[in-house]
Amino acid sequence: MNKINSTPEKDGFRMPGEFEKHDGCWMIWPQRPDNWRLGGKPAQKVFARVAEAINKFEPVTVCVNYDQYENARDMISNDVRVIEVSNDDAWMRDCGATFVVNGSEVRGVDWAFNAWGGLVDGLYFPWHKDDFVAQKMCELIGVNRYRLDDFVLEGGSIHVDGEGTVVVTEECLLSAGRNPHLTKEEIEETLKDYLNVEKIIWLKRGIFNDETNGHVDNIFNFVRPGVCVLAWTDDKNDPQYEISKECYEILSNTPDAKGRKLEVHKLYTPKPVLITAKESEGVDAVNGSIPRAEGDRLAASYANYYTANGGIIFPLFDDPNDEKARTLFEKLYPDREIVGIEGAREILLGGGNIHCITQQQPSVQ
Ligand code: KQY
Repeated sequence: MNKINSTPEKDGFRMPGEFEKHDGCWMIWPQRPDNWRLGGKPAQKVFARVAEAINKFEPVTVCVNYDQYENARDMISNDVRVIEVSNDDAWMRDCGATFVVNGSEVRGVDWAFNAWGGLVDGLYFPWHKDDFVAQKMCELIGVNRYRLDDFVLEGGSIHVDGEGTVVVTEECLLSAGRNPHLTKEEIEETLKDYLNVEKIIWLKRGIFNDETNGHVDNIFNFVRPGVCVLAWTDDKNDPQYEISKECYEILSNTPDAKGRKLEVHKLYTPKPVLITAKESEGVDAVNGSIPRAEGDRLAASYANYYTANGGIIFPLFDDPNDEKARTLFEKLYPDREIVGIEGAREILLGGGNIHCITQQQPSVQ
């Protein structure tokens, strides 16, 4: 397959919205002991649960390092494809290809990946195996790819409506560890060129204490063009309150690419989730990897749900707001089955969420 020396915008390709019909979903298997407690054993059970839940709606492929292949193959049913693809950790949304479509062809966008901030404030070192994942995905499914060697971006830091709008956070896209050589305007130009969007809506910050420098996918999601959800709390003493309020103002007052005023639905967060002593003790301390200390607050939210063809896959935190989230999803997605994932705390303990462990492969539309 070829590396293309052009841009999706020039070639007439666009990134589809999450809610559009797609061909499947990709994931990576967790194992690294300096990120996942107990060598990833508890997280693996939950990843398997997520893969099986999504596989009810669309084919799932799980990529796994060679030393975990047999274990993963054993823990996941044969209905799900498990293949060997070397990786540094399990964040498919972030290191995998971002796909673009033109009505008759799918192509991949292969951004540079530096583990959320490289040597400035990245979360582990090295990350070169992750940086190859997007290329391998494109070759496996036989699609051409645009590669950006000099532009760092993760899939979880963008949300598009498929109709010309992308939502991002300044906290993430303007962070010192990603593209400090570029101005905000130059970053906007790159997003326009490679996602084929006309309008960039800049939120200021993402979920409080999110180690990705505030990925948008943990605080915001598009339900469909013109309609979105925003992670929310009414608790004025919670630092999340000011962050969400600021986002709400921006989203309510910034028209999208089609000139629409966004309909914003408040999606209440669970109460703060803190790392316990037992959980902290299960993680290997390694210089250069983010520490997991007892009492640290995790970036818990329901906005990182996955939109499958016929379903919504969302995290359960054993919190009263689990039900509130389900009720909102039932209202917003009357034609999709709403599926909660028990034990999603284990994904959170690794610093992530359901959205960032999954990547969609679009249909040729
Ligand atoms: O996109 C994400 N939320 C991934 C977080 C990576 C955390 C690595 N410890």
